[in-house]
Amino acid sequence: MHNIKAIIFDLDGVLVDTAKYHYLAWKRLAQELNIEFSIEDNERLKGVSRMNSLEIILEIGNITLDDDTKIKLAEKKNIWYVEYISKLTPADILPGVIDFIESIKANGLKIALGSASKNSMLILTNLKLTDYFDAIIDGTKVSSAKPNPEVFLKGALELNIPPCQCIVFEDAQAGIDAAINAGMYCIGIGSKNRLKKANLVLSGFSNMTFDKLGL
Ligand code: B16
Ligand code: MG
Repeated sequence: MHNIKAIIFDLDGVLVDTAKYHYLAWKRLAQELNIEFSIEDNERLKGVSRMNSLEIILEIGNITLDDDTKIKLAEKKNIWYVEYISKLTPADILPGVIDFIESIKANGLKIALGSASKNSMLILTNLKLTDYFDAIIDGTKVSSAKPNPEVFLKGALELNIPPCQCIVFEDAQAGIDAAINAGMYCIGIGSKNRLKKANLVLSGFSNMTFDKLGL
């Protein structure tokens, strides 16, 4: 990989661990619907849009509902989720993230966000990360969810950098597929066993700088 000009970060699971809050809120909704929803099931929701997450939970419970009811349930879950993420502070940024971002800036690269979340502005504001980003593309700006490449292609477009000169950091299979579909080099954050399709996998950003990637 040469001539990298931009880094696109996924949000949940890459910069901050919000999966636990999604889980608590979905679990509460599942309980109301008498659906057994485990922490293992929650893995299937990572990187997946809010409505698609609800569909997966309803499928687990073998429940069919009309669209209006589904929208109301998703809104209810989101109110609980927002209660949790309203309490986030910069202390919740995952280890090594700030130093890694600073090293990207020092190399003159651009930075974008490519998240499925419609709550990304609240999360970035609470983490005090907003000012680092040259472009922010999230669930409020796309019509197709990951693994569709739209979120990352829009990020590259807004930065005015060709997709082949962008690197995506992702923690979820749907996001890795989206990055590959966008023609971007993809670095997985998490375990090598789970993120097999990524070009490279890191356990996290601790002690990591852009130069250490050796790209
Ligand atoms: P919201 P990411 C994704 O964010 C989460 O991984 C996924 O679990 C969630 O369902 C999705 O955002 C939508 O989030 O309900 O806040 O709009 O990983 O793409 O940053
Ligand atoms: Mg994620």
